[in-house]
Amino acid sequence: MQMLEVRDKDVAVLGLGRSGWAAAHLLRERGARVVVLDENDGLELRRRADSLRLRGIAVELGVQPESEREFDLAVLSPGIAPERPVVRVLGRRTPVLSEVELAYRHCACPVVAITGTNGKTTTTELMAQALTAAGQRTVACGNIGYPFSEAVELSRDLDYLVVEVSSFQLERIEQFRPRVAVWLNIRPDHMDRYRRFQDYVAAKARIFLNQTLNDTAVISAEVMQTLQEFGFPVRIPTLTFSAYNHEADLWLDWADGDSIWCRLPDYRGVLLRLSETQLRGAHNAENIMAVLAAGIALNLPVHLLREGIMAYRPQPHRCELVAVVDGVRYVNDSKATNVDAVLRALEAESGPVVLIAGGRDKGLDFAPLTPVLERKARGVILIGEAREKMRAAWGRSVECREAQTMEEAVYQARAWARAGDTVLLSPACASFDMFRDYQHRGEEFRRVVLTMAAENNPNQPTQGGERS
Ligand code: UMA
Repeated sequence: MQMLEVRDKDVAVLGLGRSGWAAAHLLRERGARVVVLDENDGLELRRRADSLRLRGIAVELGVQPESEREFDLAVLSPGIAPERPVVRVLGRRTPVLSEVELAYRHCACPVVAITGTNGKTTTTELMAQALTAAGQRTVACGNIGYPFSEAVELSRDLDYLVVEVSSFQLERIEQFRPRVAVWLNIRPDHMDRYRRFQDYVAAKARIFLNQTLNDTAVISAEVMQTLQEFGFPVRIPTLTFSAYNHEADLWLDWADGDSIWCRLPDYRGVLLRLSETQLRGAHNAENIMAVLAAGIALNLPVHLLREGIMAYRPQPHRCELVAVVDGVRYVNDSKATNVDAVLRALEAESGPVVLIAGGRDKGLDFAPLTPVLERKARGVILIGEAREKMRAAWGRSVECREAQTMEEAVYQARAWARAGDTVLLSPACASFDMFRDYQHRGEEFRRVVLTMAAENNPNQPTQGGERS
């Protein structure tokens, strides 16, 4: 990897979110003259801008595309599509790199990178915990919410950085080369940004772009098949895993839905049982297999990786059991921002479900959820901008009602659900029409549920904080 020299260079950072903030600091510390450009303006952005200016970083808010501007380099935040006029105009004269590429070019330790449509964050955390248990100094960062450009400052003292990477972050990489690259799964998502599913696949496939024969690709058998269908060959050493295909290097036993087997010569046999961990469902079995495969690729002892995996507790907003009120379970799955994630959450529920769904549509087709809704849902409560589109997709098969706020949705769900049911917030949409982000949406759901539970039975502590 070639270190990116930025001293005395004029660098534009596009976007003043978490990535832009971290990139600007990294560049300033390495001696660049930095200007952060953001197309928006507002109180919060101005507050952030003032704080950056105190550190000698220039900031311009509400910027328009301008053809005459020229920099030595521009760093792009992942949420800004390369097709935006501001990027295209700047890109005519200035090389544009993603924030992940900038961070990588200043990273002093090897990287384990993780992508996929769903499960990235869980697997990134799980990987960091397993590698730590196996004696490696490791930190989790990237799309998880802790920018790679910020974490990179720690890299001199680490054995590995575990980096969650989204398709957006991979679009403008040049030399980014993970020692192990993990690709968990692929389903339609972000179809508001990509013209075709194939373009989304192509963006994700860039995770392998610079890998060599000394590196490893850890890929689900299903992704491998998709790559073959679209004609993207993987030419590096590969380990495969699958909850559905017994031919994979690591596979889940269909008979018990529990045992994770390995067919690699030195590791033949059962490596771990799902029931020994605090994770449930075939999708989590695949996340665990990916972590074990990566650990094997790095020659780490499997018994220590196992310890890290078994100790892992999943984070909030992912099928998180908030409370049980009058025999009804309230589950927060706010992280489910696409159709496949909702499918997984519904499949994991045994009893009837009142689903709370909706928000900002990401250009997805909601029809694939109809069969599982017919089987599992007592009804659906629709919120946010996608209400009409969801009603059009599901309304003939399952009863759909509407709510204006999360509070209204939860109280409607309570009136509708019967003992033994689950009220599941699993939106299949982004949150930005009503909330700051998916965490904010999940916290609002949790707040309303816990208030309702306290009103219901003020003398009893509420059951909460467990995983569904
Ligand atoms: N902006 C523009 N023009 C645009 C769009 C945005 O100027 O066309 C500005 C906005 O005004 C804002 C800034 O850009 O000030 C936001 O940049 P950003 O959207 O890249 O957000 P960050 O805060 O930098 O967060 C990003 C990731 N966000 C996205 O990819 C949309 C975060 O992933 C990530 O945690 C963070 O970097 C740190 O690495 C979030 C996400 O939703 C969780 N990711 C998607 C996903 O997981 O599905 C990809």
